[in-house]
Amino acid sequence: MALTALLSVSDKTGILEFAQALHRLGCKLLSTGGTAKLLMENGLPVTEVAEHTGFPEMMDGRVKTLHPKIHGGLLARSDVPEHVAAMNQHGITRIDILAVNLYPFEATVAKAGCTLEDAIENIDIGGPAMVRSAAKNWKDVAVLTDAAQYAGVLAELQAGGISASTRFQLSVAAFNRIAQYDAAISNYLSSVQSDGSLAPYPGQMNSCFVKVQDLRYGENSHQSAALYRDLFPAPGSLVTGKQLQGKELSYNNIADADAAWECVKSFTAPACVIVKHANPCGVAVATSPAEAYAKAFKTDPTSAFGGIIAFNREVDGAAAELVSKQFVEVLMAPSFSAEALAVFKSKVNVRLLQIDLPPGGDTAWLQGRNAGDSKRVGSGLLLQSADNHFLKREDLKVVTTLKPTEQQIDDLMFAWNVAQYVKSNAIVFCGGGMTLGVGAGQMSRVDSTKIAAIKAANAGLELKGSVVASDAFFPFRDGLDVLADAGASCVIQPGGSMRDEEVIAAANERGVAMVFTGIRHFRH
Ligand code: 93A
Repeated sequence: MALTALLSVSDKTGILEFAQALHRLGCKLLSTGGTAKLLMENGLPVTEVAEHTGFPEMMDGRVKTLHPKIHGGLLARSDVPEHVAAMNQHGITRIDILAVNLYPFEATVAKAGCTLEDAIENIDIGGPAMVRSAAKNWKDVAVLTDAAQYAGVLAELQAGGISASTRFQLSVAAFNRIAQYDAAISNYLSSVQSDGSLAPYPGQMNSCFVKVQDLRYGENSHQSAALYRDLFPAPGSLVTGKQLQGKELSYNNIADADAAWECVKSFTAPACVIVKHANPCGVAVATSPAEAYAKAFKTDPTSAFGGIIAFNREVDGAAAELVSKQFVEVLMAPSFSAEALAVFKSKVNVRLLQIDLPPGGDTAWLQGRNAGDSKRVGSGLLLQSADNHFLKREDLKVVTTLKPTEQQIDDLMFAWNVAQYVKSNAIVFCGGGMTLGVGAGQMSRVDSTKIAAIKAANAGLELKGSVVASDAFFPFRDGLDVLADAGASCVIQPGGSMRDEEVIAAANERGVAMVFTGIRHFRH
């Protein structure tokens, strides 16, 4: 018996050729208004759904296919006699093949200036309903939700029939598509209010992700990996960037680039951040990108080799010349001057990423923060809001008899800013708007402090008179003693330890000024 195919697509790509092939195979074609028109204009015999059901399309097309003759035709099981009897009794024809793609909700809301009304009108109801009916009844119906599936299904039909395994795979793909579509709707509606304005906390935890690309491998070559992005990425975030040249980004490149970019965009002055293995190994602010890079590089020239470098200003010729002297994996900036591009033109492997800074003033980077952080644990998922606390000078509480100078407070604020992006336990020695020694990721704060001091010594940097940031409080005075021994004159730390008094007494005794932030920045 001849098969019946229902075709109802918003994106008409490939549908005519698909319908022509189905017609040649003897399929009966059913179709909705716009799709039927296209097929008829091209000489295909098509029955409109309205004629098939005896109900006109109505309410601006909101009700087209929501009819028992359609859903009965999709849901009836051929192996259940009652279903077959019901079809016969009610004059329902079986629909064997369904090809649907949905109203373009994602593309509509991605357009600048999309109104709530536009978005709502682009929520497809009848399409997903048919897709779900057909996908549920996969043993009897083949459901196509993507033009890329047309050719494979035709090939099987030509060879005698669509296999059960193909029908099942099509069903799974259909439910995946519907889940993605519904997530996009839920995500969008969660980000707006009833008047269409942006909700105060846009981007809920129930984010919808879209695949950007498969990656060659994960953290190691035996791991597979892919990059996904939020349907609505935060402005100024890494995934909004454009790669201008260079090799394909790897999993580790992307992870490190994100750390560098999140850090560099948190500064208002021209800044440069060099990252290795997810930790900054040099950060500096200066009056120009070239100067900022030169200072950042000095912190740890050894680690900077093969680093990921980020600027929050256009990379000009001078900065590019300096950077090009070192082996660099990824270079990121809001823009690159023609001179800078010329410098890297011959270095074809260097990945240049152009990323817009988030729009706005001083704390623009806060708007540019990802709404949530996540981390897999066993078979679970940890979710949290981003660490987007913005420390102001007036939040600082001086706890020692010795008070920091204004200049030292500038450096303390800088050091605190950097420490936020260093893995815990983080100890960051700074001075003159640059990092002098970074101790990262140790299980003991004392060891992080020792490592930071060793690294400064290795780089030939002077810690006498430096300032230090500690991402969390000192549980004992030992850490404070190590940094005083190294030459620090000022410390910024959260405070809040049971032994704060012991640590404050140690600072007073060692002639170190200390300020508390009242907030910590663990990063794991
Ligand atoms: O407005 S709807 O939600 N109501 C329906 O009953 C319905 N049936 C199919 N949208 C509906 N569709 C959608 O129309 C399909 O998912 C497809 O995207 C589109 C095809 O319409 P046309 O053939 O008129 O271009």
